[in-house]
Amino acid sequence: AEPFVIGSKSFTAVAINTAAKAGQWIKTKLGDINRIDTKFSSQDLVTEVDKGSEKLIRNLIMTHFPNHSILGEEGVEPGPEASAKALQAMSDEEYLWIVDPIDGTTNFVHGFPFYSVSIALAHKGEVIVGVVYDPSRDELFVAEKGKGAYMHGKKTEVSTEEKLEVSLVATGFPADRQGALVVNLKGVQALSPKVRNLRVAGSAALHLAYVAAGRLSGFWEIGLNSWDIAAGALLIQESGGQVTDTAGKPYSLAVRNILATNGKIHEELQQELAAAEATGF
Ligand code: 2AM
Ligand code: CA
Ligand code: CA
Ligand code: CA
Repeated sequence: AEPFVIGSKSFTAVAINTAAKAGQWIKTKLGDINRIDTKFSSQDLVTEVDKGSEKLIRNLIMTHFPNHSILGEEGVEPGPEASAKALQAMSDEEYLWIVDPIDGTTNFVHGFPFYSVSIALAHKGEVIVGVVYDPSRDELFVAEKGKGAYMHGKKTEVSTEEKLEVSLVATGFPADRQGALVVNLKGVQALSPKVRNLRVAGSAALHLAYVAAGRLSGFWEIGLNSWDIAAGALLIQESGGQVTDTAGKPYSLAVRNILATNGKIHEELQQELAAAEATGF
């Protein structure tokens, strides 16, 4: 009756093992990339390491759970419409693994050590396991629905800041230079004088893990995909934080504009972002 276990195989153990294996393999490829291709735009990069990591992940998951479905970034046509459609087509599956084989490909390509492997498992559309692995620091973040979130056996907890002025907040610069980036830059302009400081380190999944671990007070970004967010969202919820979209709607797999905080600054951050979006430059 436990949704976490089939026979003796724990979903979480497979998620952890898979993320760690993929992450360790990725790290061996750092600085050894033969080819960088672009996808939806000139800033939207993909390498053979992204594809290799996804293949490795798919193989490991399928070995353990051949009846489960897998949604991975590199298995989907580029662009926001195709990725939304792919999620929609799969979100009712009983067990759906949602995989980002490298989150932070631009960092990986440049050797900037802030990228991650993100693996989530959803049961009928609800995330029940989330794992984010950072190979550069060998840090593994794990969450199980209703059972808490951990980093190397230690429970993670969101930070305690109650006001933006003492908060460290992260965001991203979306690859969609026309739509999402413009909206996000309004938020950056509005927020930067109000927070302690802003960070833009280039891996949404790892930023979310940092909110869960209390290293960031909050994170928002416009125009993300399910595989950027699913694992990190559960990490934050299980660490006592709050995850919605930037309009304040509760998190679901379909959310693209993510707002994730320690809970205490959520409303203030959401209001500032809403006000910023309503203004022109
Ligand atoms: P990626 O490295 O897996 O592509 C950085 O702002 C975040 O945006 C990263 O999590 C990055 O994930 C994601 N990202 C990069 N290009 C994107 C695109 N074209 N559309 C949506 N998200 C993108
Ligand atoms: Ca990508
Ligand atoms: Ca990503
Ligand atoms: Ca990716």
